[in-house]
Amino acid sequence: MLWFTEYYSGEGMELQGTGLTFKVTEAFSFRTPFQEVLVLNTVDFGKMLVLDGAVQTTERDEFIYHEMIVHPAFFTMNSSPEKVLIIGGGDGGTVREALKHGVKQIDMVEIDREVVEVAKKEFPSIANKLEDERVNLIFDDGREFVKGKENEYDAIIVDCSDPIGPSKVLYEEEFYRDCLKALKENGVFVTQSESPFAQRKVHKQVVNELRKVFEVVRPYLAFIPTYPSGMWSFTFASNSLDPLGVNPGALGEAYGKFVKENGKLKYYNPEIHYGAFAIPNFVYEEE
Ligand code: AG3
Repeated sequence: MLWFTEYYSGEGMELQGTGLTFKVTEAFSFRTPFQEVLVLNTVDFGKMLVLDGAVQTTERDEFIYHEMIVHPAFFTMNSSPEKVLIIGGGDGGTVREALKHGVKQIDMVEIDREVVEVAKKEFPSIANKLEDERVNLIFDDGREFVKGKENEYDAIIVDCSDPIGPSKVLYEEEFYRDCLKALKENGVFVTQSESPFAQRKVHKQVVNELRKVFEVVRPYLAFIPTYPSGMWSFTFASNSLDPLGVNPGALGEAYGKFVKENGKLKYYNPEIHYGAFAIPNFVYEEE
């Protein structure tokens, strides 16, 4: 019998003696210039993508992460964003959700071409929109890509891995400053911001660094069963828009129209839109 365990350890992880184990029926792995890629077929979560030992996405719960990294921000905007930048996001789930809004162009900057290739082959339900003509796939370092960009994007979404290796620079103030420059005036920024339970310091660092750069910074939560502790966060930032300032009547109407055009979502709804921003006390307590 084959089992895979993600052991919680290493930089940024406050749990050091815990792991999460999955029963596996098939597995293969390979090394790219950037990381170790592992593809598993699990009994309970369907296919699973693991990078450097860390679970990134599973067929069964990916909808939570991908809906929540996109829709709270996009439903905060007064109109659909036209030009979107996604940094990371190699599995394609974030692109799939973003395209449900009237987006004209998505530049997706992923450092590892081989992750996109394996996603297209092994995870069609997640990656199937990467071939859409509105998507411009760029295989490059996202940190370098944003440097020097000005006033270009309506939304920037950072769909990255833990702050180890190539993703580390995506957790720093200087990067956030470059993102702010790259955004248009009413632009919005979202990043995944780790587990406030298992990686509380990293989570707080993201929020604090973003507060140095943006006027409005709103962390929010979603429950993701296959990530460390299950308690996961994202952080919204903007200089003008506030997800909690969205008029409930207007959101209800926009959401109704969206569902008519795209079909139902599985996680995000107007109640989640407001409720996700409620954060338990311990998260921001001093150590
Ligand atoms: N990116 C965030 C995954 C972080 C998980 N960390 C861990 N398992 N230690 C997910 C990418 C999905 N598009």
